Amino acid sequence: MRIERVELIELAVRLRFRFETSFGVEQDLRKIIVIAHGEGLEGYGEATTGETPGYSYETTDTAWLMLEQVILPAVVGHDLASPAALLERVAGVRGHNMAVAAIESAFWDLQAKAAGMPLWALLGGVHTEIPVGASIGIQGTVEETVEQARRHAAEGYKRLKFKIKPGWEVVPLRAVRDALPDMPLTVDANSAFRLTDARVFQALDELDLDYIEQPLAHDDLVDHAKLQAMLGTPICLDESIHSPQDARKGLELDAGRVINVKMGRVRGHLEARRIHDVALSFGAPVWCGGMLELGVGRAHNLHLSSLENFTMPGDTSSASRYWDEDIVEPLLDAHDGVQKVPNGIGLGVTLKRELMDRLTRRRLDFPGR
Ligand code: OSB
Ligand code: MG
Repeated sequence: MRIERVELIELAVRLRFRFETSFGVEQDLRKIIVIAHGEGLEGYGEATTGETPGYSYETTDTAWLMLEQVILPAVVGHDLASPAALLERVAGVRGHNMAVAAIESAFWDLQAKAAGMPLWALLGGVHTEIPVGASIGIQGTVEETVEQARRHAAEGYKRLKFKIKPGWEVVPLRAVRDALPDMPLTVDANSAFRLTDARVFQALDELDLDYIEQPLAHDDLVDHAKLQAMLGTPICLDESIHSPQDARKGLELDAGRVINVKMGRVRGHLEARRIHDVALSFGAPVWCGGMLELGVGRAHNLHLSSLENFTMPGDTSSASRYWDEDIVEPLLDAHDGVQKVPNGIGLGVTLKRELMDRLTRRRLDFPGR
């Protein structure tokens, strides 16, 4: 199949809440939507970049630049037998996985549509109902944190993840644990600590957390292994895992025992599935992380979560938690902490083009006319 042309669309959107993590605050975001055209069909992808290079060096601006100048010229207009063939054409692009994943995932949608199958079935998924949790940003006070915890628990979310940073960890989490003794709870440090902070994690170790996500530096599997050896709570790796080889190294070193798989961070569905397979071979569970996606990225996350070894609740909470209006139909909301994988052909969602037009900040047709 040939991708004949691509529309790149940058949308300006505003989160319904201020989302604070150890690397900064996010609320006004720009998101890139990719529409790949081929054989009279349209495939949809979304770049999972943020505004600043805090979580990853990639940003919405770097993804636009790479797609326009490097990635689309390499893939558009060529016969691509499979997503593997698409990746082969950009094998010379070091990194920029979120930019590559935006078109790789759109190509999967195209292929599923050409095959007349839902994407989850083409990926080889087995789950059609996805248990999800909520990721809760750093709040101003312990009281607000407990209030958020109670509210999301009451909405039915299957686990609550709290962002932490140095100085904001044990006290708020102990308060949440006291308020919700039986709720599955986790924390995510987004790489903000060092091994010399081990005492913080030994204190968190007493709170019966399901895992501690990415406590240490993004590129330091060795120190993660040292920390894991001190803890009963599993470490979950997020920023450290960019490839199946990273997953193999992380699990082999016992730098973590759970992997947060994000399609964008790892270059798309094909590599995400390979990481899922590596983790399965180690007996390590995975779950699908989130990047504050709009409906296109959210739908891709649900299809990915259909794979067998996605056995822990993911971050794909209700679209209406994040956005006043989402750009796809149907609305991807959880009910009692469960999201249904869209079951139409391909991604199984349609774009609200009029709403998108109102939100558009820049667009590009590739190739240009
Ligand atoms: O580390 O998982 C993360 C959001 C942006 C960047 C990194 C992360 C997150 C989240 C939010 O935790 C997940 C979501 O609700 O989409
Ligand atoms: Mg994370």
